Amino acid sequence: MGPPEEEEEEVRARLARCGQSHLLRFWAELSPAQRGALLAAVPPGLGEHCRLAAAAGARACQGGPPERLDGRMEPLPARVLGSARRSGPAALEHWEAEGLHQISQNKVAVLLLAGGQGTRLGVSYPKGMYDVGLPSGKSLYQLQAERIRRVEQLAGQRHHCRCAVPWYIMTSEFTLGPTEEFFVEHDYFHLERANVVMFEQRMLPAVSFDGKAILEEKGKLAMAPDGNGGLYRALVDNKILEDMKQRGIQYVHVYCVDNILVKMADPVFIGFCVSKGADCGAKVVQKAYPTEPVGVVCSVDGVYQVVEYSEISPETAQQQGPDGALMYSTGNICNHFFTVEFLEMVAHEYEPQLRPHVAIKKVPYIDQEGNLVKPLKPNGIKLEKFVFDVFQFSKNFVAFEVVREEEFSPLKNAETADKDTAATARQALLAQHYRWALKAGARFLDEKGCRIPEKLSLSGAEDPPAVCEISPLVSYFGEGLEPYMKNKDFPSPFVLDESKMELVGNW
Ligand code: UD2
Repeated sequence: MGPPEEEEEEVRARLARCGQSHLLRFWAELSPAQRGALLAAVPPGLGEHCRLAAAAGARACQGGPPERLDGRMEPLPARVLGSARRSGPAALEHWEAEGLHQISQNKVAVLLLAGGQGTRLGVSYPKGMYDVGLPSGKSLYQLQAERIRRVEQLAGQRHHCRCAVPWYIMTSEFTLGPTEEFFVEHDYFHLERANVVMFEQRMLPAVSFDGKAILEEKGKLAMAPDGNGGLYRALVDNKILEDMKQRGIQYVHVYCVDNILVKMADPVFIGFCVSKGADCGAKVVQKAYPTEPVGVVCSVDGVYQVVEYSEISPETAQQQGPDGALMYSTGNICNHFFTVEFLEMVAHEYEPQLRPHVAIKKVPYIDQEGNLVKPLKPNGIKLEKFVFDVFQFSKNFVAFEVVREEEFSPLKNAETADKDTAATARQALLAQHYRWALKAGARFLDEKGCRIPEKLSLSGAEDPPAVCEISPLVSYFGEGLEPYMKNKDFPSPFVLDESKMELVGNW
């Protein structure tokens, strides 16, 4: 069935008014179903969107960041910056206890941003399904699911109750189908199905430099997800905040899909933010080098915000303080804390104020003769909102600095790159697990049965001398390993999973 004639006429006129009639160039060749789909895909406000995108694209192409923030940036003041690195065990235990308490009360949820296209990694399926080559073969999704199960267990054990950390997963048109299938295939990684809620963010048309929406097929607009800041509209579109309130959720840990070390519902981070009475918080790591592709959490004109790596000038990124350290060293790792109250306020009141960011991309298109062209140079503008752009609305913002080796190793690039690849992610996880095993008193033997010399100060960027993978179902942050590992010899490679732990009585 094609679209009713009146509707068609109305859309035709609307497209003509906003200079987008070219979208109907191949109308005569389309089937009724294709016509219907094309018309349905034309969003309200297309003309305005195209004008905005073209203007932003032109500014971006003239060089430099869209808006020079350099002179207005200030590093975060010490009073809003907590640190796992610089805090003593008593403070860390206090925050952890607070976080576990909130989790045990069923007040904490995690929310995964998984609508991105993973272009840099170059795979056609969602990044969370990626297997980085661990001995266990676990995907990023599986590691995350198991960390949720373990943290629920830790909170439950401490407070003698059963509790749940619901997992909200924001997907896009590209990632929803395959993500759902993957979860079904893996039986939701043994999480309760009702506690995994997938929802979809909106898509926006890609626009050419002369302000025209792009056709990627004769009857199909080139669309891209509206950025991870599309979260706030998606929360409303899909009634997610209502769902959270119904479950009694008060705190949400929002994170991005590709950090293999991500601590789901991290009790220390949650506890820190709750103890400070924060409505909004960000985890940061010290930047590894000035051009590292992470945003900088800072203040601009006295308002907290992230200046994204694509929008900071090289001079500012390299600026050093009197001690020689980077002045803007608080690297955003896309791990955020929000109260549900704050999310509600943002989603219902402030979202329209979020400024879109511009990305210039190569967008395959159909030329005037109807041939598909894969451009060699960027030809399209995509507008995206960023998840952290809501920090400006916070009444009590905090940042929490964590140790990179323990918490941040993102999978961004294909193997040919030298940073942020599957190899570096695998290395970071195995180095962490090796450190945990040594701390618990384990010793490792090579294939000839000879003791492998220990390497005590192991960074995340080198291969551990022995391979030991520890299931998140066994240990969340290195806890509980001694009964099984102390003064024992293990072969390398070794995978410690729950089946082995069941042999230990007091586990
Ligand atoms: C993100 C941060 C950057 C830094 C870095 C650390 C943003 C805007 N930037 O940069 O400051 O913290 O991560 O690794 O947060 N996504 C969606 N929908 C979209 C686009 C992206 O859900 O429309 C998700 C995506 O699936 C991923 C996350 O958002 O989980 C971050 O997206 P990215 O990998 O494109 O962000 P990146 O590395 O440029």
